[in-house]
Amino acid sequence: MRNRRENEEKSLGKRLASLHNWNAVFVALLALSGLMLFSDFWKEVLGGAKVWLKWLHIIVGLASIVPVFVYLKQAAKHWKQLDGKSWQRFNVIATPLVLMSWFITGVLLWQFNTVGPAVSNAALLVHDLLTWIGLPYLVYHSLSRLGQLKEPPRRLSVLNKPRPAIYTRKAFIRTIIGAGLTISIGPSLIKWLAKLGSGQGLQSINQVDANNLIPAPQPLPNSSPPIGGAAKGSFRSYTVTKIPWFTNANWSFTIDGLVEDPVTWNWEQFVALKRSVQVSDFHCVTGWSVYGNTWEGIPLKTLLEKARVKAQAKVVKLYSGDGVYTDSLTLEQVALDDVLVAVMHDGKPITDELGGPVRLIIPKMYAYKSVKWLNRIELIEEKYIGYWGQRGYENDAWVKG
Ligand SMILES: Nc1nc2c(c(=O)[nH]1)N[C@H]1C(S)=C(S)[C@@H](COP(=O)(O)O)O[C@H]1N2
Ligand SMILES: [Mo]
Repeated sequence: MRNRRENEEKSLGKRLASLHNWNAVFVALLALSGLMLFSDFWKEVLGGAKVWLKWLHIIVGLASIVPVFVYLKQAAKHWKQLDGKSWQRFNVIATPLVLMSWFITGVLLWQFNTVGPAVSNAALLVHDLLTWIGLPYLVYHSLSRLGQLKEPPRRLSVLNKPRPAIYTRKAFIRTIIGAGLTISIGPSLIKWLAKLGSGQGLQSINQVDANNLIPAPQPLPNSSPPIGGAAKGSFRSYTVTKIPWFTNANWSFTIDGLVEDPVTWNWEQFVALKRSVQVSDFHCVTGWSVYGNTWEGIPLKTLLEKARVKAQAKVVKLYSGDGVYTDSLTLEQVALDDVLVAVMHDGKPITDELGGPVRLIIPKMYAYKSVKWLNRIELIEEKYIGYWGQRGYENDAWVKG
């Protein structure tokens, strides 16, 4: 009688140990790839390869739910075995809960286009929270667990041989992984908290604006104070290159291609063009949004009128002053009133980090269409697929709703 129970406990223990190993591998891969996707340093190193890392993260994330379900099948037995051990019983509930919430919010983030920005925003917040709270908890759990799973129940310990040395090496490896994760979490956690706390975005925390263009644009009355109030939320600054910066000497803005009157403005001329003000929301495909931005700039269609677009032109190709990033809009899309060549945000010049001195804003599309450091517009006849379009994102990036 007693023997059968011991055997059962042992085989459950073995299964649990192997599930835990699988889980640890999944979580470690997801944590590393996730933190790399979040970190500015890796964003810059990876550039377009970010897409592959994101796919890896999604695929591993999808697979990671398998051990959770396998575990849930054994959970009742495990629960019984942990009679009187309340901390361990807490783990039995908390660990699958964290893993499943991670999974669900991850799927929502992956399906951003179907669920729309409001759901994506909430999913990203929970996904991040789980990372900063759940990940340290899981690392701790996994380290403290090492002994428990391998050690036989206390009353049997006399019968058992000493643990083979191989566990010590495993423990060592896990400790290294745990320490590595903890160290890599620290700076990102601080950054995340700082961003959560400041409505203003990163520019005030990170660095001064390296752009130096004279004269500074003077805000219209609707911009300062901003008619939309201050923007709500913070930009996560995205760039696939180093942040370029500009002075009067190296900045100009050109419209060419299929136009009657190709134009190039220098900064003094450009800043003298008549601007207007709009309030709009800004949505990134990765789940964050900034609401109620007051942008001041020149409607793109007004700029095009100055260059007199030829009849055969169909597409507006947008070039960034970073020399790498491009995108395009059709002339029909450009006819929307709120497609803006923006010069100011909430009454202040747009900083280098956020794409200044001049960036595109197209509120009805996801923000990857909003080319930063915009400095050239070419009118063309053929369809053109831009930077993220070439990497799998929709060319027509309409935000749902
Ligand atoms: N030149 C350039 N423009 C760009 C990008 C970029 O990497 N380079 N990223 C796009 C993406 S994906 C987003 S979400 C927004 C981010 O704007 P922000 O950095 O001001 O938050 O800029 C868009 N425009
Ligand atoms: Mo984005």
